[in-house]
Amino acid sequence: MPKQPLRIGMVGYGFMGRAHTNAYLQAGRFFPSARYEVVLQAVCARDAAKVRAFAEQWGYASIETDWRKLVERKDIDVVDICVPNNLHKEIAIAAAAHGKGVLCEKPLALNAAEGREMVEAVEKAGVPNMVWYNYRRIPAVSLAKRLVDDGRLGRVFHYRAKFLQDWTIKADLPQGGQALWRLDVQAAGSGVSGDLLAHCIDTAIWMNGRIESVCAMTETFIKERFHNLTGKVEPVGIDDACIFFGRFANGSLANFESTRYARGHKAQYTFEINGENMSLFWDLHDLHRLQVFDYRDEGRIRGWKSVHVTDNSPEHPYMDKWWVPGLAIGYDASFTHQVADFLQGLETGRPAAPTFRDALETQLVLDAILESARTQKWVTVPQL
Ligand code: 4PW
Repeated sequence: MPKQPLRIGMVGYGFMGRAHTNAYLQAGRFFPSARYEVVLQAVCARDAAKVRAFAEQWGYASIETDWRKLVERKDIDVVDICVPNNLHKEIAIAAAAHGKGVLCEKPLALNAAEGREMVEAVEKAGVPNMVWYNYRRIPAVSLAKRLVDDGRLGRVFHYRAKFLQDWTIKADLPQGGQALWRLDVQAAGSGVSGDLLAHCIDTAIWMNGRIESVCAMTETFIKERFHNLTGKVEPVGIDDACIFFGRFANGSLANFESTRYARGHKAQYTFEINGENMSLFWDLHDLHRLQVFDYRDEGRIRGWKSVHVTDNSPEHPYMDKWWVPGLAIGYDASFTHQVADFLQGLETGRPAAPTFRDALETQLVLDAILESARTQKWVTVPQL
């Protein structure tokens, strides 16, 4: 039976545009769907020459320079949003209104109010939707989730996570435009909280359930930076670092930190979860390794085990579709797995997570963190 084409129209072609496009190509080869064939139908960005060059390099059939035209096209089934956060809402709502499936880069929106509008739009239109919280689909992280779901940890006491970088320490780094939109509060909405902690929160909620209340502090170490868009030195409105603790609905305690000022760390995302019977630890810099301590092991050999999650059997999530046992895959594969799961969700009618609604929960926590830092008070996270 010929497969049904699933025609992608991608908005943006930066870092995430490449990561997503690579995933569309890889998913078709390593995780072929029985029903759908992903087609790179169009890519959209304002600069015609640059977007044409991208389309040629990555194999898109056509280009657009206005996303409004893209979302209206009859030959597009899914709109993929890979542009700065301040554009997510408008594009997502317009795409849903035109009956397109919508894939959106994280964080879902600038804030929870925007996120709610986006959830309403995709749910009212009844279109497939998903947010690219890719780290869930690193095999070692997916394995951790399986161990938690199997109840092996027993009662959970602690969940702690860190996401550390050091690329903005330079005081003369400008803000705004191209790759530097992450420093511009108008475009990004927030700093490390929305960019980095959002990942940690998504994984944490997925694994350990709802976060009920938070107490946070933020800091902006460099107060002014040259702005590429205004041509002037402007105040910096983002959080450069954010630390919070909180309480999960299951009674366990949350302890989170993210910063772009941890000299020596490029993208060190780590989490640890401590249960009554078992603890788990994971580090993005060693992404295949899941550290496991099982208190029920025989005393003589009890200790931290380092599980290299590369067996090509279904025991190690996703790995059976790649190489032979012991061989590594990378960061890029987390996006490939997400495409594979999205297609499977379309086939089975059980949507791949996180949907827009799931991602709104992370957004509610982010809002609560920023409110707590501003008011210097504990904040209760509203229920979805
Ligand atoms: O989403 C995050 C980005 O904005 C990423 O996972 C890492 O940090 C890599 O780049 C930034």
